Order: sequence, then structure tokens, then C-alpha cells
Amino acid sequence: MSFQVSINGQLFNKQDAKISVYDHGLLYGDGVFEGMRSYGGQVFKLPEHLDRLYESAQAIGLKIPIDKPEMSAEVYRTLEINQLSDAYIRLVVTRGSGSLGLDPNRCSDPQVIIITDHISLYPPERYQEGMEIVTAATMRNHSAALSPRIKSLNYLNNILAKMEGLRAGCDEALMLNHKGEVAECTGDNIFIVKNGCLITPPSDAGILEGITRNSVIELALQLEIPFAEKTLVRHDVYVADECFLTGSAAEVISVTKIDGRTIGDGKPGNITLRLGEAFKRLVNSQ
Ligand code: PXG
Repeated sequence: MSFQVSINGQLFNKQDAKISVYDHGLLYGDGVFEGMRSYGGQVFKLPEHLDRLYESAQAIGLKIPIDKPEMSAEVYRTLEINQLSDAYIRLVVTRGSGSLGLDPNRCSDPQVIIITDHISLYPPERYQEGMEIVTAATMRNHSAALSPRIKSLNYLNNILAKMEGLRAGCDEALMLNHKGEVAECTGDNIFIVKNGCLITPPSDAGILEGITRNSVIELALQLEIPFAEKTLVRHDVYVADECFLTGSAAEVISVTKIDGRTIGDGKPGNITLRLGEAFKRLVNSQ
């Protein structure tokens, strides 16, 4: 089935959904995006995703031509047209087409694109057995250069690290910040468990503050699992009892090996499993 894509509120067949080669989104990665999921027809944490999208746009001085209620309605309209209930949703806003020069003021037609499709997850055995990751040599963008809090169309930093992971035979790679502290993975946030305490790097470690991350923190509080935001270094991950990643695409996935070292007993840990199940209940209960 060919899904319909919404561009500025108009629907196009997938193969006809096109934007200009003069769009600064293409020429310079000048734009913002969100990756979201729907479960049973309900978009998980849509208001939070829209807040982050509009904040990313604000941070790069991009005025999104429609407001949040209009955006929300268009997301649901696109899902319904495509008869999708459990879906992956990619919201993209580009700077629009301009001249061949950096000046964003020469772009006057930001493009609002909504793509809905099936989700492509890691294979189920990855969830049961846990995944292996490696630390990438590519450091996470320095927040004073390009804040990782902006979910921009320029994802080369993450792609370069992802390539290192793939080259090592892994699906994800850990990225450190310029101080050598643990930041996050290329498209997921990272948590560890040590002596019963759940720990994740703080937002000033240079991370995208994931919406799944925030949901998992809330679940931990509800389940009375001790939690702390704390600066982590690679050593902390090496000696952790458990480790897992969170993201809209991955949900909650255990990490059982990093840089060739087995984490804990090499199996998804108890707290990871409890939070993974609680997260599943949460997304299905909406
Ligand atoms: N860090 C980075 C760098 C990300 O890109 C996350 C953490 C997790 O955030 P959320 O809000 O999803 O919990 C992300 C999310 C894709 C795709 O198709 C990317 C993400 C999410 C969904 C899809 O590339 N990145």
C-alpha cells in the first residue's frame, strides 16, 4: 500500500510527495523534526512532541506556519487517511526554498511534512536477549556549537556515530560529550541501574531530552524505584548492574554488552524488565 504524505496540508501519494531541491532543509539541514508513534490510533505524548518541535523551531528562528492544534489535527487526519493505528509518524518542518546561500531570510515558504508509515523495530530477540553497543569515537555535538536539545534536520553527528556502531556489528553506539562523559546513543537515551538505583545523565550532559526518557523516569517514581540524574562516565556503564536505552522507535531496550564487556549477568535485568513492561502498559492504556 502506498501511504499518503501531507505537505502543507495537501495529501500526495508517497512517490509524488516532493519538495524543492532549493529547500534549505536539503541544502543545509536547516529545519526540525519529530519522530513519534501511535498506539491504537492515539499518538503517544503528542503535546510533548509538539512542544519540542515548536521549541526546536524557535531555537533556530523558524516560524512554523500553523499552530499546535492545527498540527495535531493534520497528524490525525494523515493517520486516518492511511488507516494506520499503530504507526510511526515523522513530522518535518523545513526552512523552505531560498537562494543558494546560507541566508535563512531568503526562504519564505517553510514546508510542513507529515509522513506516516509502519514502524520498523529491532527484531524481537533483541528485546528478549538485549543488545550490544560500542562507544563511538565521534563525540556528541558541543552544545555551544549546535545544541543537542534541538531536534534539527542536521543529524550527521549521530549518523557518523551510528556508522561506527554498524561497522562494529552493533545497532547502536554510545556517544560521549566533549568532557568524555556519557551523553546518549545516536537515537536513544541511556539509563543504567547500580545497586538498585536508576541513573541517567542530566540534560546538561548534552543530550536530547527524550520523551520516552521522561516517561520512564515518571514510571520509576510511580514504582518507587530510586532514581537520580547523575554525570556518568564509561566506567559507570562498564560496572553497571543493568543498562537500557529509551526512544520513540526503540521504546525500552536492554543493553547487555558494551565495548566487548558484559553488563551484569549478560541478561536484561529486573528493573529494566519492570520498566519495559510498565512502559508497554502505559502506551496501551491511552
Ligand atoms: N536522543 C536522540 C539523539 C534522538 O534522536 C532520542 C534521544 C530519544 O527521544 P524520544 O523523544 O524519541 O524518546 C532521540 C529520538 C528516527 C527516529 O527515525 C529518531 C528518534 C526517535 C524516533 C525516530 O530517526 N530519535
